Amino acid sequence: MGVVNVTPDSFSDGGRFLDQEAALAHARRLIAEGVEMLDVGGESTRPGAEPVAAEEEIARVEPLIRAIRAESAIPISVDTMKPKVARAAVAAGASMWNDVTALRHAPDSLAAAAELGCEVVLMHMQGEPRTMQDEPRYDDVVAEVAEFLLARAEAAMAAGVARERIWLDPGVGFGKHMLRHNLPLLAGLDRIAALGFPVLLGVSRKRFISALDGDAPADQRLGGSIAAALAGVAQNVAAVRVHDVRETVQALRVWQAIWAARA
Ligand code: HH2
Repeated sequence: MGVVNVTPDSFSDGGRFLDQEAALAHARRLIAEGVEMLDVGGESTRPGAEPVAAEEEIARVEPLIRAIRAESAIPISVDTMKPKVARAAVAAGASMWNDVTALRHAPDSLAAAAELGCEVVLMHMQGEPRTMQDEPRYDDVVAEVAEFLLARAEAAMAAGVARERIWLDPGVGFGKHMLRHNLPLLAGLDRIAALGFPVLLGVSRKRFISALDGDAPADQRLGGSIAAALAGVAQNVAAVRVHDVRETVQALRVWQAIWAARA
């Protein structure tokens, strides 16, 4: 899954048009590089990021999804916590709703997911984006994340979401201490995969990598991103959410070819 963000600095029409063009060009590049799914987002989930109104978020993601859909059949997911945005995205051609709040943000999130009939990604997060890194606490991070995800999957199914449309995501970096929580979680992904739903893993350029490599800035975390993605693949995750598609695809091809040769 390749990340395509439309989170403009400028709110002028000119700025938005340029952002749309740039995002579409980026999507085209990821498709050419071998991505199998795109994740389009119009609101940053970074700690301390400013919230975006639904209308503004729709204005960012909807035209882009339409434009990608007009030229490609690639599956498109929308990264949003708002049912209104998910509805607009699905109407524009998205087939997956990636919700970092696991359908907890709005009272009608569960019902909207059931009604849309799209695939849904239920992600674990302790707390909320603004404050999640303040003081995350777990006794057993893998067990607690697994328990939460299973409960959310059950809530989604009870609301009418089909079992085969549900994906789970451990939410690396979302309300987790950099190494104390993220590392055991990444070492226990097979226990999340064993819950019986496809698992999506997002580790690309995340901060825990810098904690193992002298505070490396976000644009210098590719090696760590690929290492963590492969650790996930080795534990049966079904998809990895990445910024650097070409390099990740190459790593996965080499990895899979080696293991195929062994079998
Ligand atoms: N991580 C980010 C955003 N959305 N969705 C899922 N399902 N899983 C994730 O791990 C996940 C996500 C945050 O990634 P970041 O690199 O901080 O920002 P972005 O990729 O949006 O530029």
